[in-house]
Amino acid sequence: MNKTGFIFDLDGVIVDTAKYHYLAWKNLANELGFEFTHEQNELFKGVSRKRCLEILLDIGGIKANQEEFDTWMFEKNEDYLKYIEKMDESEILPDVPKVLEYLQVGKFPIALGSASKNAQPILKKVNLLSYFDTIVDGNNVTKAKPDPEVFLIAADQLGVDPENCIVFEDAQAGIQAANAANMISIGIGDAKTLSEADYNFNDFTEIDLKFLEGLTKNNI
Ligand code: B16
Ligand code: MG
Repeated sequence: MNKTGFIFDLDGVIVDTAKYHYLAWKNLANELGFEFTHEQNELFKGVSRKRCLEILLDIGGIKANQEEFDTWMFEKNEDYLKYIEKMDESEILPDVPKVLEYLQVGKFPIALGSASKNAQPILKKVNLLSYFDTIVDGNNVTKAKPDPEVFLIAADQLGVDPENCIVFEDAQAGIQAANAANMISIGIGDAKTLSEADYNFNDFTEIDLKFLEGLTKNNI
């Protein structure tokens, strides 16, 4: 095996669903009697739903029994799904289709590697599902990023060696997961936050197709 595989995170890389996660967590916080800010929402990026609720309850100083915890996770997700329901192609982040198209035409294997359990319906909503050879998400993993599990499963399903995989990520934990998987990590977003990435770009408009070609030429 010596081909190059590409693995995309979802939230913050393909679409900005963080704003909908924020609204749904804020609604829950308000219902529980406290505020939740945009700054605090930064802590939630790339983090599993369960871990997000643990952090939220810490912020609010609230102790929950198992039944309450499960109810609030469910409520938050139901609320989040109402925002997702209204999504369409206009919410795809700039130049993502250009890169996906280039990779698909070049017959490079493409995977999604996301913490979200809603990845499949979101990709369907924005009409990008057909680009992905495999989808590995929160439903398929036992360990959250920064554990490399999600990306290693993706590489395995693509039939590509981990060291020949290139990961696009917007969260620090995601970059750490890619590095731990021995993959090439590309940080999308704030270079300071993502300083552990092998390469950094603010968004896909900054990624020249020649740059991708350069990364793949030894592995095709
Ligand atoms: P869900 P990613 C992550 O997506 C989000 O960044 C994170 O904020 C969210 O809690 C997590 O998915 C779980 O999402 O509640 O839909 O299962 O960045 O890994 O694509
Ligand atoms: Mg993300």
